[in-house]
Amino acid sequence: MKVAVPTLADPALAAIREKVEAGQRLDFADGLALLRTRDLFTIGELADLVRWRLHGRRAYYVINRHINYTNICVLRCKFCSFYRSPAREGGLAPDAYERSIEQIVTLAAEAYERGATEVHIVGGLHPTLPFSYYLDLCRAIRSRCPTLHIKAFTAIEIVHFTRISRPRRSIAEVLRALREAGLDSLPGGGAEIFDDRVHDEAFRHKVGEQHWFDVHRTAHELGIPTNATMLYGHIESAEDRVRHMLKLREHQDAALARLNACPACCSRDSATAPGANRSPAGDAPAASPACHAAFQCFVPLAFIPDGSAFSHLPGPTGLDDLRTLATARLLLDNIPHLKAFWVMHSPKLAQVALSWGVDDFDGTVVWYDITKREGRGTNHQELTVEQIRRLIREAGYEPVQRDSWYRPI
Ligand code: V47
Repeated sequence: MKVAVPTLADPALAAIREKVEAGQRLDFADGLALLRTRDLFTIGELADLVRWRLHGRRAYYVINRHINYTNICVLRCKFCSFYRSPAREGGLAPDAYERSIEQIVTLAAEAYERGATEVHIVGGLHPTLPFSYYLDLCRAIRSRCPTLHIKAFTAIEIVHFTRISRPRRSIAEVLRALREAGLDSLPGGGAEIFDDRVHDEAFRHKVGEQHWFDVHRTAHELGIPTNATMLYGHIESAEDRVRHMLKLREHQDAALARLNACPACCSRDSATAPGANRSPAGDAPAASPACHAAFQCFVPLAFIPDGSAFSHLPGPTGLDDLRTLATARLLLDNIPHLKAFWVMHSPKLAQVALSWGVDDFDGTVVWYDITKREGRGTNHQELTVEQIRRLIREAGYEPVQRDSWYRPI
């Protein structure tokens, strides 16, 4: 008996297919159509086409370690389950912590000795730690682990440092001081969703999009590469997500224009590694840092409601994850890499996402404290290199261990 299977094919994607095949830029309406479609196979196919043009069979991972220096934070963002408020009448929560520089260096050195090439360090906005703590932290890691890439501090932390430094420093002064102390790049966190309504409802006391872009623009002008994130699947709309990505694309156009116009600039190969003029991991760092940089990677972060003030929300589904990642690959034609951060998506979904535009699997991670699924009760979230390579290989791609500029190691 013949069974009539309802087709999921979406005629609205035909015009988008033509643009993608011709290498033309997509617009707001295209982004919305992609995010709303039920035709998951077509957007996967289109995103995979772009991903293959950029990266061929390669799928990247990094041997890294995430380290949080404190979970004490003066903010109370509603999507966040990580923060513990500074002591008031009731005292600090029993699971609030603040790590000493020595403790963090021990963690970083242990990772370095076991082959890590990158540490990813972020924390809450601590009310009393002075700016010297962050400089000493970078110096101490740099001195103990000379070639370990230090990717640290979201734009929100950088703005916090401008306020706590004495005398007060500008964003550029803070970034220069951190770079002299050993900082190599900035992660993409803190962007959330660039929209005033969502900002006011979900993270009112956090600095907004203007500051986030100021920090990333300044970092790029100083030759410090950065990533960009988008926290999705909470109270934002599809339009908010598309606008968020288009704002990043506009910023990246300007960053790449500066980079490509610079006669002295480090990298003519801006499509793969903006700002990468440093020695490959394992060698001594190059004498002079890059003079311009740009976003290296876009990281859509799937909202995990557990333990947050938004715990009544369901969070994004697997289909929404794939649609969002594929839409990102198709809209963000000027950001070379797209990451599925497996801690938030789950390793299984991140594996599938490799065929929906993703080329970067992040890495071994080991400890992750910012999000935990209920009932797990642990911040030990680790994939071994063998597990990552198996997931990538099984999906039909070639696993490539990368350094922090996406060069194969
Ligand atoms: O800024 C907080 C997000 C970010 C939750 O640059 C949450 O390579 C989901 O930025 N559910 C920090 N997300 C993490 C981050 C990151 C992670 C991995 C790689 C990179 C990179 C950057 O985590 C925060 C916020 O947007 N976040 N709470 C939550 N409940």
